[in-house]
Amino acid sequence: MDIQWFPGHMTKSMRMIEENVKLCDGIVYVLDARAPFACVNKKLIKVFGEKPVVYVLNKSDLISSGHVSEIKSNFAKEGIKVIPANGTLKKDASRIYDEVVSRFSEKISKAKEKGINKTLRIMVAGVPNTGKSTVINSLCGEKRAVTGDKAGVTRGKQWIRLKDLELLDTPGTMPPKFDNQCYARHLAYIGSVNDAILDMQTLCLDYLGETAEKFPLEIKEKYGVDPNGVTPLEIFDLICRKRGFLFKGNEYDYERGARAVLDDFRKGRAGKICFETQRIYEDDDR
Ligand SMILES: Nc1nc2c(ncn2[C@@H]2O[C@H](COP(=O)(O)OP(=O)(O)OP(=O)(O)O)[C@@H](O)[C@H]2O)c(=O)[nH]1
Ligand SMILES: [Mg+2]
Repeated sequence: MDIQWFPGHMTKSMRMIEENVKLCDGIVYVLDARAPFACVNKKLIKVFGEKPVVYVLNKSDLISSGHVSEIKSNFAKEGIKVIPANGTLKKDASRIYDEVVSRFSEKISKAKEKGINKTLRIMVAGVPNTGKSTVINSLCGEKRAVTGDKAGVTRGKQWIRLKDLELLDTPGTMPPKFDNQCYARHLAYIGSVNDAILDMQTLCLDYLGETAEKFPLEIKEKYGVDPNGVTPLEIFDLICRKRGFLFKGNEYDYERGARAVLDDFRKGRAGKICFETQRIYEDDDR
C-alpha cells in the first residue's frame, strides 16, 4: 500500500498558512509523541522562515517517560527544544504558554518601554490530528476550537484571543509527497491520514508487525496473544477470534478487527507505544 494524502483542501490550507505566517510573531508546532519525526512536515516548516518555533511533544501521556527523554535528547542534538505535554491538561498548556512568552520576552519588554502592550500573534500548526485545537482550548481554559479524534477536523483558520496572545488555529497539513513510506505508515497509525483513503486491514497488519517487533509485551498484555515467532496475520487472527470479530460461520471480520485494533492504539488503550524516538532516515527527505 502506497500512502499519499494531499487533498485539494490542503493546498488551500498551505496557501492560507503562507499568507498568515507574515502576520505572526512565532509558531507553536505540535508533534504527536508516538511518531514525532514523521510529524515534522519540512515543507510546512520551511514556510515559517526565520520565525521562532516552539515545538510541543503532544500526547506525551501516551508514551513512556523513558521514550519522552530519548526523543527530547534526539531533537536537542539537532538544536530543537521540545516541550512534552498532554495537551488536554491546563497545567501543560500553561508550560507551553510560559515557553512562548519567554521566547518573546525581549520583544515584549521593548514594546513596554515604548508604552505599548504587545499582543503576540502565534500560529498553531502541524500535521492533522496532533492536538493543535486541543492545546488551544487548554490554553484558553474553555472549548473555543473544534476538536475530534480524526484527521482534518479543523478547516480554515480561526483566530482566538487569549490575554496577551492571539492564537491562530490552522488545519493540519501533510507533506505533499511521501517517498518515505515508513513515516507515512506511522502517520496513518496515529490517525493523521484520512482513514477513508486507507486499506485499514493492510494498515492493521503493518501496525501489528511493527508492534510485535518493538512492543511484544504490550500486545501480550492487551490481547493475551504472544507475538513471538508468529506472523502478523496469525496475531490478527488470534485477536479476531479472542475478541469475537467474526461473521456468522466463524469467518474473520477483518475490517471490524482492523478498526478496533487501530482504535485501541490511537486511544492509548494498547499500552505505551512509541514508534520513533529518533529519525528513521538520515536525510529525512519526504
Ligand atoms: N491522550 C491525549 N489525547 C489528546 C492530546 N491532545 C489531543 N488529544 C486528542 O487528540 C484528538 C485530536 O485533537 P485535535 O485537537 O482535534 O487535533 P488537531 O491537531 O486540531 O486536528 P486537525 O484539526 O484535524 O488537524 C482529540 O480526540 C483530542 O482529544 C493529548 O495530549 N493526549
Ligand atoms: Mg484542529
